[in-house]
Amino acid sequence: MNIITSKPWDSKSLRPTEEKHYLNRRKALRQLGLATGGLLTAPLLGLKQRQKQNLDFTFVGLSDYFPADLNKRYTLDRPMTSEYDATHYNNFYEFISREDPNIYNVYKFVDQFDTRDWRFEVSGLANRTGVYFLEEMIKQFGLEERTYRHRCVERWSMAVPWTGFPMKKFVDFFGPQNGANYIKMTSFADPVVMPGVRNLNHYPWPYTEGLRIDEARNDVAFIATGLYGKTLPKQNGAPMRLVVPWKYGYKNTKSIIKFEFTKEEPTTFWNQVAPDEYPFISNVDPTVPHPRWSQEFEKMIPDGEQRPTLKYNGYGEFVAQMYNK
Ligand SMILES: Nc1nc2c(c(=O)[nH]1)N[C@H]1C(S)=C(S)[C@@H](COP(=O)(O)O)O[C@H]1N2
Ligand SMILES: [Mo]
Repeated sequence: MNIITSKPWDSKSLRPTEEKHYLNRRKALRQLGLATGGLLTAPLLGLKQRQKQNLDFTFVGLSDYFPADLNKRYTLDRPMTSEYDATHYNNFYEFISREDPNIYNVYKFVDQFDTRDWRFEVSGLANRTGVYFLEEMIKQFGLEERTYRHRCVERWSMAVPWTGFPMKKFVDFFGPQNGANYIKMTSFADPVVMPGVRNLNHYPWPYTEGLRIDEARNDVAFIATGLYGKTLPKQNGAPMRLVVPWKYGYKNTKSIIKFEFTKEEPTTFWNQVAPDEYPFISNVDPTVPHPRWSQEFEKMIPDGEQRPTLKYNGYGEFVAQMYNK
């Protein structure tokens, strides 16, 4: 069942603060089997308390689940990027502001984005659909830390410690049905709190991306809820974002509000903007140049130290078999 109608800014209706969205909240809770007779007449202010009483887990806030143990299977071949650099040099078009339109200064404009009590919708060809709380997922799957390389299509690279859970656990929990070949992800998009969504009218908001189901179930695919042992900063895609380090950065959908299991390959934000430059698959590959630049080298943040680009960004041992059929 589709709870949320797909209007351009539908993601707003999943946020808890506005009274006009009360109806959707109530439906969301009912979908979770939480609504009671009393809830139907509950004043908005009492709702949060009621959620707490009725859920089979207690909301404690995401920070209580940190820090998590390091998964030692994923090692780095280079020094870790500093926490300052990884949280002050970000690509997040939703927050580009006229005040300082440098894409990499978006950290200055994220304050009004409220990521508390995050919930997201799951729809399409899956055994479970509806609206779920992120905290429920964390409770269910637990958290682990992984150090991964991170490679933007524009050639800069980093190495950072994410905290989160394997996407495989997430996909298997929702249970793709026969005929589900892809998973589409949609980012939060609210012109009121996101200056880029408000001002960059020529872009096809909301931001969308996707993976094949086998890619989403690969061991390396990760849903991050944290960075440097703490909850994710807003500019890094709080409170939940995709991390697929064998692909270019733009596949790593931030602030995800919707997951949809589909039969057909979903359209993506950057592919709509420039189809020749941003194909769906987008695996890191030194031999496939971007139409406007070579991909043979990458430049490490912050010094610009150059390194040869590695095929699959160095994750071939885990992912190559998916593409060598
Ligand atoms: N919703 C959304 N997700 C996004 C982007 C964006 O503009 N909007 N930028 C992408 C790009 S191009 C990159 S390189 C990474 C950057 O992630 P970071 O800022 O955490 O390093 O986020 C990706 N995810
Ligand atoms: Mo990027």
